[in-house]
Amino acid sequence: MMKTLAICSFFVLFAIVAGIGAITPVAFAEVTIVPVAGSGVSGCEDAGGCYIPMEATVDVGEKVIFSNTDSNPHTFTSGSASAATLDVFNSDLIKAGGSWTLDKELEEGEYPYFCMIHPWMQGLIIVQEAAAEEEIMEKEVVEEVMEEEVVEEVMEEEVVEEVIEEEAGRSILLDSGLSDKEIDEVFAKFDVMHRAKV
Ligand SMILES: [Cu+2]
Repeated sequence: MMKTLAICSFFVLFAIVAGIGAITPVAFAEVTIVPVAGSGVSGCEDAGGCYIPMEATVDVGEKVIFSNTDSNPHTFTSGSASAATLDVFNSDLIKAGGSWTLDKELEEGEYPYFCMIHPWMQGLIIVQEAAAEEEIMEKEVVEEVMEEEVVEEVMEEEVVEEVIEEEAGRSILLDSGLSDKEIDEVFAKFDVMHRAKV
C-alpha cells in the first residue's frame, strides 16, 4: 500500500509542476518583429509585406520586440501614415541593428503600425485574450490526472494479484498439513523476502 501511495504522490506533484511549466512561458512570452531586408526602398509592400511576421499575434501582456535587422533606420509607430496614433506606441528612430520593446499592456484588439520614414511599410499586431492558452493548459492538467488514475488502477490490480497468489499459496500449504500458525510464519518469512526483493 505504501508503494501505491508513494507513486500516486509522485504523479500529483508531477501534474502540479507541469501546470507551472505551462503557465510560465505564457506569462513571459514575447514576439519579435523584424523589417524585411531592403524595406527602406518601396516594393516590399507588393512582395509579401515589409515585416516578418506581417501579422504578429500576442496575448494581452506579452511583449513585442521590434528588432531592426535591416541596414536602414526605421520607426515602429502605431497607426498608419495617414492616421498615426503616436500615443498608442511609437519607438521613434531605431538605427540599423537596434531594437525597441513594446512592453506597454495593450488591450485586446488589432494594432496596425508603420514606419514614419518609409510609410509603405505597414504591419499588424493582434492582441488577444490569454484565455485561449489557459484552456490548453487546463486540458493538459486533466490529461495528467487521467494518467494518474490509470496508474492507480494498475497498482490496485497488482495488489489484487498478490492477494490471489497469497490465497493460492495458503491453500497449498493447508493441504500439506501445516497448522495456521505455521502457515502464518511461512508467510511472514515470504513477506520479508518479498519486501526485500521490492
Ligand atoms: Cu522605415
